[in-house]
Amino acid sequence: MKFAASLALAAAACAFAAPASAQFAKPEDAVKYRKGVMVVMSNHFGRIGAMVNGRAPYDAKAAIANAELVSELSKLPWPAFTQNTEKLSDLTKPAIWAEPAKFKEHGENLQAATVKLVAAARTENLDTLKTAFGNTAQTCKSCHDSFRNNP
Ligand code: ASC
Repeated sequence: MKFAASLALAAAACAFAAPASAQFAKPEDAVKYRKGVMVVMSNHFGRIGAMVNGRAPYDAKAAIANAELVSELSKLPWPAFTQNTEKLSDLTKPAIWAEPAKFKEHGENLQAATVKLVAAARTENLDTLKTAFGNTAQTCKSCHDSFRNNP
């Protein structure tokens, strides 16, 4: 009984302490996952960009839908930057793993910026959206400057 209880406790502890890598069968899968998220996020962010830059007609409902997608997607990439992927992508700088607190802060900045992007889209005011788009793009760039190699 005592053994069974401690086994159950150990299993529970494992479940909570499971490393992010447990979400991916192979390190390569984590790279594929985070790159896929970035591609889709960039696509939907770009659709807002086209509207605020006058390359596409402003469609308030589409802007809201795209902003909501960007905001949801911005939550996803971070657990896929597992330590065991450090050498797998030419795009990642070692700083991601050398300065994890700073990297985490950049990820959180993006998520905060995209919450504001959604709020701005919901005002249905193009100038408000333009400002929030610019702030979000700056957040992307600031993280890329520190943590991504430009291809
Ligand atoms: C995008 C995209 C990025 C960012 C960045 C913003 O749409 O693919 O990497 O915005 O260009 O500065």
